[in-house]
Amino acid sequence: MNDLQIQQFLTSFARQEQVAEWKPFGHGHINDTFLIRTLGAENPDYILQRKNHYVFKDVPGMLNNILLVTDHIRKKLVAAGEVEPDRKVMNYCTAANGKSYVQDEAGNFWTLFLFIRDSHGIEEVTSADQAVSAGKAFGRFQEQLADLDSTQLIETIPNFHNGIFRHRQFSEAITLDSAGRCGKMQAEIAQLQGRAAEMLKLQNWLNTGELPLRITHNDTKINNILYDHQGEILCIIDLDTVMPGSTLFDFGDAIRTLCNSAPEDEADLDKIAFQLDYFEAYTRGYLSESRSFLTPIETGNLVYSCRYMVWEQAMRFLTDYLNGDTYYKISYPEHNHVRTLSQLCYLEVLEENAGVMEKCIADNL
Ligand code: ADP
Ligand code: GN1
Ligand code: MG
Repeated sequence: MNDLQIQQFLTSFARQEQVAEWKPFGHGHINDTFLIRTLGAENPDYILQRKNHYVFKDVPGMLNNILLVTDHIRKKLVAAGEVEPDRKVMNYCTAANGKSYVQDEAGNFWTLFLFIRDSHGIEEVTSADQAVSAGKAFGRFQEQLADLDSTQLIETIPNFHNGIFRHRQFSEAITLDSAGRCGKMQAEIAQLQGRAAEMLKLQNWLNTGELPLRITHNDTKINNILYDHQGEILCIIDLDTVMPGSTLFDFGDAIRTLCNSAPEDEADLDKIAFQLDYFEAYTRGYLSESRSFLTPIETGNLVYSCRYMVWEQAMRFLTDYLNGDTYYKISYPEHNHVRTLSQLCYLEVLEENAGVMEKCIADNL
């Protein structure tokens, strides 16, 4: 990527601004993200993102989801008198060709959206207040989308959080053993297999219709919320995985990162602990926005969903390790192995804390 190419991207999106500077941005494992600062204090800055079309097989369909969702939220914000809707919901730019993306000669899909000024994401929660706001933000996001027809959205990654499907992929990776790593991973494989029967329940409830299918975010890591300088929530970002799903995916995935005292790839397992105060705070914020629409099977399985999402994530990391690291970006050769061990350790910590977590949910319902 060079200066000229970046300027040309702005032009392809019918933007008149001149590039002042640009740099790679964010810590995602899937897409490539660049921040573009433009000349002129009054002009907007942008984020240019190359969507990973090996992971998202239908990028135009994914962008259609994002536009449906952002338009729906924007209309609600405007109707409620919000004075700065562009700071409260993501704003994708339309390209000069009328589409929401441009394609380069290599077939890559590039998108451009407004950079929300004076905003920042956080990699870890450092106060209970932040955890309450994060809970409110994801609860409100689900509530804002509760009346959008989910049949209009595609599955941007089919079976993304389908435990039965993920477990089958895992079993296939074990059978194939394409990287020859299975032999030394027997203990980790057994830990995941031992929990499979309990974990496959979630998808079975979705299949029978007992558990409602709604529109959910599906990647509720704490770094997918933007805060302003006062620490107030601005908006939810990283909408690539917004699609039909269960509220349990979003609750569990948020707790996966937010209540872990260490990062998801922490190598020193002694550093991994459950932060009950953040769990209480997140739950309080989340239920304040969502208790009006959640059904008993959803509220009754919030604690289970935390174990489910960590089990699923550990299995996805291990599947990728067994396949020879073809999905997640890695920073060093054993990264997916370390991620697996780290998630398995956190899963045990969650199991030890199940009782206090259930009490906390009951107290906040
Ligand atoms: P990924 O996680 O796939 O790398 P994201 O879409 O989450 O990509 O973006 C990466 C980072 O860029 C985010 O963590 C956030 O800090 C920042 N970011 C994303 N969208 C915006 C936006 N609209 N305004 C300001 N910053 C943003
Ligand atoms: C990926 O790249 P990022 O941070 O947005 C992954 C999530 C995982 C996460 C683990 C599309 O998210 O499902 O939970 O890594 N996204 C996709 O850090 O697979
Ligand atoms: Mg992200």
